Amino acid sequence: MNDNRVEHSYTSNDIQVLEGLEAVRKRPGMYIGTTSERGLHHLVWEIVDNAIDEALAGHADLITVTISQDNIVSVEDNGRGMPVGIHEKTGKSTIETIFTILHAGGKFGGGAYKVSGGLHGVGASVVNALSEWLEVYVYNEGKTYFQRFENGGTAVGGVTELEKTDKKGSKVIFKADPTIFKETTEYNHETIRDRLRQMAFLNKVIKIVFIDERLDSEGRVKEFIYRGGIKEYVSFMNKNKTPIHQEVVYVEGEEEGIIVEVAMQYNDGYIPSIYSFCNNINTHEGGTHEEGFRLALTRIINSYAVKANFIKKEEESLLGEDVREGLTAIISVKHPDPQYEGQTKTKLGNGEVRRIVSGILSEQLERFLMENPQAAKIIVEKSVVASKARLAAKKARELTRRKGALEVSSLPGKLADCSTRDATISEIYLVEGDSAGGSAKLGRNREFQAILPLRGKVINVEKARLHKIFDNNEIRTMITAFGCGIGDELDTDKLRYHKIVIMTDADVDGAHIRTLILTFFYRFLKPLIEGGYIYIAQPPLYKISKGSMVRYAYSDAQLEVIKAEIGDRYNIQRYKGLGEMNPEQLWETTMDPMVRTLIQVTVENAMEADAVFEMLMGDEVEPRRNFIVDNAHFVKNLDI
Ligand code: TSJ
Repeated sequence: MNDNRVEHSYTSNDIQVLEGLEAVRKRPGMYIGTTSERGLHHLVWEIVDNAIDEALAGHADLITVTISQDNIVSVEDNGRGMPVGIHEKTGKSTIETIFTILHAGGKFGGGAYKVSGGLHGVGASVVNALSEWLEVYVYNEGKTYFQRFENGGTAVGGVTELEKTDKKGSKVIFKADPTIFKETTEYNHETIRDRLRQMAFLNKVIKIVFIDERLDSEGRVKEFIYRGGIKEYVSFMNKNKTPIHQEVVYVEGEEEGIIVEVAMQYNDGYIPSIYSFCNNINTHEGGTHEEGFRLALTRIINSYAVKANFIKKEEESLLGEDVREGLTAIISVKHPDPQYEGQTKTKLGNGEVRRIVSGILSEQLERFLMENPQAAKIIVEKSVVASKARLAAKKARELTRRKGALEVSSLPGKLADCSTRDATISEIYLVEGDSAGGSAKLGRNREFQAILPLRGKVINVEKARLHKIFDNNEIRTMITAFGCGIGDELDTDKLRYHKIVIMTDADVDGAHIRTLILTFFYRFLKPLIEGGYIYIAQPPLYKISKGSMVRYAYSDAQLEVIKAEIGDRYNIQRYKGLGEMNPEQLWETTMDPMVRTLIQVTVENAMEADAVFEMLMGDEVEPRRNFIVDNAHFVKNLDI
């Protein structure tokens, strides 16, 4: 089987050599997936990965990536410099071999844990093939060597010597071919910044400098250097969250040539943020390293919880989901021969990795808990609360069924229902306070918009016993109005409104109520979040009037723009709450589907959505506001 594979790849390599770079230009999608913006960025990753490999082999510690005004990319390292001599198999210069023969790159690789040539590695020759021009500089032995390629990869002359230098390293500069990348040849600053930052987190010995000459002096130069590695990565990810123990747990080890690193820290939220990597590649689909991590985490926290008398053995033990609640973790392994599986080939398949990660984490996590009893107590108690909440949700389902009290037959009196019975177009607004509720009832379109005023504080489901939660009026009316049941027996087919809109004041109290509602949803109605049924309304902060003209501003930045637009003499009203708006104003600013902005609450979609959700869940109003102002247009399915 293995022999077969080697033989097959040898043969196909041979064919590709014969085909040359013309094949890449004919079918770029075969090599870089797509010629969209994503494919364009693939070129950068390919070149950067090669420089990273030189650093991982221990020969470089500085990588500089520059994007010029006209989107020309330069990547430089301070490594050994690519070989400049004649390559014995091809008879051409080694540089020309690397840049004109498909998959030649891998054969020159030094390190055992290469990023390049791995999952995404298509080789530097593919970048050359898809470039209008590409130049290579090698600094070595006091000299600068140079070779240039044009028109999709053709060498313009051989390797020539330029000026003297005392630098050492390699530099590649290229201009993506606009006839290939028809959609765009413009690089996205954030995309490149985030990837370079991630690379710096994952490789603590490397300093990465990112220079974006398209920006003004402020954002132009960014340096990424994280000597704390993934430990710092976890701190960074928990930046907008509230950690519940001070130190990030850090574990490392090596076995059978496989290097394992894990960093983790719990925050006071619920959703786990666990990300894994193999050879610096994000393994989105998980795999054996994540399985090993989960095994060890569940086992060690359970055994500690029993030993330290937090739970009794005969009690129901903590499940994986309990011990992962609110956990931010990075798992990074380096493997000399990684096997990738799954739909997008981002699932690590090597079986031995499960046992190795689990073994290393078990031993060192156990020691951490023993040596840090304070942190251990906080962590175990959080897991115990999670398991109790899980059991409570299960019991709640049974309770609901027995009581039969939460059935649609007895719709709450406070609810001003809509007239349509078509759930797909129906909306329910959960409105803070009776006065705003009154305005919303008058201002709404009663055909498809229902209003449920929530009086006073929604109960904090984290801090209350189950019977108290279900005695809470606000909770009961919400469940009854939604009609879909709760917990394990929740049935979204029975949901009476396909948009559930939380509309609270734009102040700290409003943020708190929203948090409580979202916490309740997360605990008891999670499928509604996952199904994309939950939204947050965005009321305006200011009303600006001049004569008969009225404008609304949803942020301070927008207020400034409007002020500048309308010039002298205007009247500004700052809304302190929804209650200050009359029904017409509430309709035209916040509820009218033609003009309103709804933010969809989502728990899906990796890091960003996760951070966003945490922010929306959090009590901090400022980050939330900033998010809305900065990123409103990025939020999926934004309903404007
Ligand atoms: F891939 C690439 F060509 F595009 C590229 C390669 C781009 C960049 C920015 C850097 C590099 C690169 C390659 N940096 N450093 C190296 N190192 C080698 O090619 C090299 C040098 C010496 C030896 C040796 O055994 O002496 C081995 C290697 C792999």
